[in-house]
Amino acid sequence: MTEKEKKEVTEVSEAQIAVHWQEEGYYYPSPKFIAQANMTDETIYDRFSLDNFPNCFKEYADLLDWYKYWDEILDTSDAPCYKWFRGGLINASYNCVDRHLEKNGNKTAIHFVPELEEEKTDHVTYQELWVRVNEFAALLQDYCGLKAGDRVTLHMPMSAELPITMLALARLGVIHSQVFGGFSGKSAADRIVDSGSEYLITMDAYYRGGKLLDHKIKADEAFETAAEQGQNVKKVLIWQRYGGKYSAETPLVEGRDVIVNDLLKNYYGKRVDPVPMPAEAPLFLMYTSGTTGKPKGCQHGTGGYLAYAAGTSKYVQDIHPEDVYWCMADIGWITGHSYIVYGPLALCASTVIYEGIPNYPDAGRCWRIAQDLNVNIFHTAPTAIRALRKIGPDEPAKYNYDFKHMTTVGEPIEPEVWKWYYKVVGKGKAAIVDTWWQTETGGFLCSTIPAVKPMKPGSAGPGMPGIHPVVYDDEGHEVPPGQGIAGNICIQNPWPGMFQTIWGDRDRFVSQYFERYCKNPDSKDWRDWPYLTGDAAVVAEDGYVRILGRIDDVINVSGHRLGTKELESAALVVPEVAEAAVVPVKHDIKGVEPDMFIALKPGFEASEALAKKINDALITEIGPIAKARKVWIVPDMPKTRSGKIMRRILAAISNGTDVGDTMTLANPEVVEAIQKMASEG
Ligand code: 6R9
Repeated sequence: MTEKEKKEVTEVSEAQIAVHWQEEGYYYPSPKFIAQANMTDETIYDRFSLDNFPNCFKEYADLLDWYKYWDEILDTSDAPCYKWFRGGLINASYNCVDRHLEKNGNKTAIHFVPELEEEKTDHVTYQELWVRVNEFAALLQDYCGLKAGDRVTLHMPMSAELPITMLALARLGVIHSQVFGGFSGKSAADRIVDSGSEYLITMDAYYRGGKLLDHKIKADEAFETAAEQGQNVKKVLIWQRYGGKYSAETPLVEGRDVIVNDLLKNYYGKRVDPVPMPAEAPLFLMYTSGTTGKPKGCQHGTGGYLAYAAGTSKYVQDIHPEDVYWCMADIGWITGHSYIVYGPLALCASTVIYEGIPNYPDAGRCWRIAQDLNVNIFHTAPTAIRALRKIGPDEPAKYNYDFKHMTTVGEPIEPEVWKWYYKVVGKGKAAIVDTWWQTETGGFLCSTIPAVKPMKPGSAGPGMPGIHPVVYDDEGHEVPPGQGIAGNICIQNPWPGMFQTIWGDRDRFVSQYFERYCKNPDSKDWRDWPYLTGDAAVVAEDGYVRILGRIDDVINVSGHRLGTKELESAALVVPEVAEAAVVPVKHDIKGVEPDMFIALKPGFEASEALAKKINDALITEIGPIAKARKVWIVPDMPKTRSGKIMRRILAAISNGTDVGDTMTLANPEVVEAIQKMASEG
């Protein structure tokens, strides 16, 4: 054993349990795809080289309409908090709606597909979107008194009303903070408190897996929890689900809850001019899990973010105005913000929003939607691809759809799964892009420009034009490409889509993302501030990046980020629990899922009921995606002599791999006891 290996490893990262698949050969897009592609010019990589940084990003900014053109492309005076397109005035709602009316008013902006097949799809034209965004903006301005810079929390399911709400807020310069609909009311409350939102916008109910879920009930919990923490929500605005009358069973609270659909009647025909916002004004917050229990609000700016979402949608997603584009992500995640709402609408495409789960009522649902709406660009995550492959491997062939382009995002995709996606879903015709990026980054970091670079299964691709990745080892030395050595992947330079800061916590922004490899903390030069992504990666000779997983305390379940500390804090809410430790376990559909190890306070006995109570706590505190595969109530945690829980050993037991050396532990005997428990299931 080397000295390095002997180091006490207490934490376990996903990267340590990652599948190390072999390098694969290239796949090339069809001439038909290349002939119609937005970007075929190989010199794009030279145009966006570090020598041409940051001016190269003018090309993205020029995809947008500005009230006032910017003066300076990148202001680094407050590095690493950057200002892009300083001096510019712009409105995101204008760019996604108004500017398309003259030529494309009658074109469909949004196809909303309800989960129940007997309900009609809602085709919202750009003209209709403009009307609805204006009327809702008028309500927000007049009834709520909202103005530029205010924050509003949204806790909405997939619906046409969600982008309408986002765009209405953006029209006024109000910062939206959408919380994934599947999260609990408590999770919403944390985000309401942190952002200082005085309004909560939600929906009464939605369908999922054929069941109508009462969603309004979560607003009550959010309201109460926020109030306990001192944040008073003035009003809860409740949209009624498409086509429905008030369908949730939870009653309205007088004076607090208002039904948007009723109130909107007072604003029919009203118009609100978009507010010209400084390019660097925040457009939205998106909370994500990190290394502490508290989710952090990634703050995205208006001009830079929108330029990057539009530019990458055009070049990587290959979106043209005549395309019907379907991204299956939830709008409550960054993928939905950038690549369901802002990118596609800025480019005047038709974007599909599907309410439900991909396999409801049967394995053919997705492919039926694609066929019926003539979807030609399809975007989903490995977890969905694995599930669709498992339940209906031959389903796609039964449907008559024609994809030119497909995306995978959210976690590493196994080459086998990639090939099924390519051959069966894409019918061997569609170009695939594997897009690696994060909530923090606003848009893609590594991928391929599909008509310029070939695809390589299992590998995301090189840095995007203008994104210059670098891999460092733990000591800060650069790991050159082609060595087959993994390291911490960082980005050398800033880019317009990157988050501006963590809402209200600049110190955390700096310490978590920049401190580790910062070359000079007083520097105002971006070259001194490499951005730490938190992922481990291997870069091949050709510059293609293979992401192995997280190196920090984040677990990526089905592409959803969960902080281990968040999960452990949720378990500690149960009074019997003394200590909790969570580790990732490989799963053939979800990528990984959490296993929760629990030590009880003295005097309490392990039982099935208690294990269930702990798992229920994860669901109520965070949401169903946080459910543990297994809750193990163990006699004690394996600990180092300094008292740190050895998660590495717990992870090895859960994954059925070698636990390695346990001699450095303070209590090696518990390892055997836990192994015995695990072998008995
Ligand atoms: C967009 C999004 C970010 C984390 C990221 C990484 C993982 C995302 C990936 C991928 C391998 C890909 N990730 N895309 N890993 N290949 N194509 O997912 O944002 O929810 O913030 O998650 O997801 O580990 O660091 P977010």
